[in-house]
Amino acid sequence: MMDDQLTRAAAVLAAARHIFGFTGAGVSAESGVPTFRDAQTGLWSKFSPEQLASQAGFAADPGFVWRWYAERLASIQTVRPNPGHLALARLQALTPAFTLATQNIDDLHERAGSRDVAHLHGTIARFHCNGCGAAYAPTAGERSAGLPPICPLCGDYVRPSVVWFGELLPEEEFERAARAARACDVALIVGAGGLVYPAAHLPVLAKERGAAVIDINPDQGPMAMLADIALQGPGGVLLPELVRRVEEIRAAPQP
Ligand code: BJW
Ligand code: ZN
Repeated sequence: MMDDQLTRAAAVLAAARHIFGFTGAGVSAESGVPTFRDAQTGLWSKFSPEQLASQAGFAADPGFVWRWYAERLASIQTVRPNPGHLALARLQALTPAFTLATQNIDDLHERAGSRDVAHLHGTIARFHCNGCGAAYAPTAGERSAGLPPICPLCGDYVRPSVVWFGELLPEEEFERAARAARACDVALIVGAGGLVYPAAHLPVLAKERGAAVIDINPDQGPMAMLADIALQGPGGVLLPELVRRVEEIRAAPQP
């Protein structure tokens, strides 16, 4: 059954002219980066999003939020891309047009070799002033301090350049992703919970424009419901096998 689904998905991907790749926390789970909502290990099972990923949370306890991000950044810097990230980079190289949009704030897609990744929710390794928006590069000492650094331009706190609840997504990256979602013939979703908007609307845009939607996720969530082909399992296992089959089809002599 799974084998049939993989064969179908590989045929669809091998014939694609433009693939829109859309990833969430699940694609980095097998690298050891915790997801947000997975019951046992999800970040929000320990802390509420309002507490940590919002202006209200930062205002209430800037030091706590700063230290939480510093710990997560340090941990992301020690992990490595998994076979799922590597397979997506291979697929990009095989496909005439491939746009990858991720909700993830890590750089594992880039480290796996993916190019021009649209980071819809920002990047944990960049920082800017929460008041005036000026970019800021904290020293190692500032990163491990108990409180965020102070912006030399306006005196407000520096924060990581990630998108908190209630904040707008980076316009250029979101528009690039939305254009690709509208233009693609196949949308490939990996490890996305499908609950956080407006990112979760992008695969819907692709579907509405007639694209075939393939979802890879161990759970049957909202993205699996949207999908034409739902491959139930971990990205680090299914993606390498899927891309191997795409490579096989591509390498076969065309009739
Ligand atoms: C595997 C796997 C394996 C596991 N292989 N898979 C009501 C309706 C609609 C919208 C709203 C609403 N109320 C409020 C809103 C807006 C709000 C929102 O969507 N809220 C919902 C929770 C309801 N959105 C926003 O506020 C956004 N901005 C916005 O809308 O601006 C306009 C506006 C302005 C002013 C006022 C109001 C509106 C901003 C959203 C920013 C999200 N930011 C975060 C934090 C980033 C920084 C940080 O990391 O700290 O982004 S939240 C968090 O969730 C993070 C993620 O990118 C995001 C999505 O999570 P993701 O990636 O889907 O992860 P999970 O954990 O949910 O799912 C993991 C999946 O992987 C699961 O399905 C697993 O099964 C699977 N998996 N192992 C493959 N091995
Ligand atoms: Zn400032």
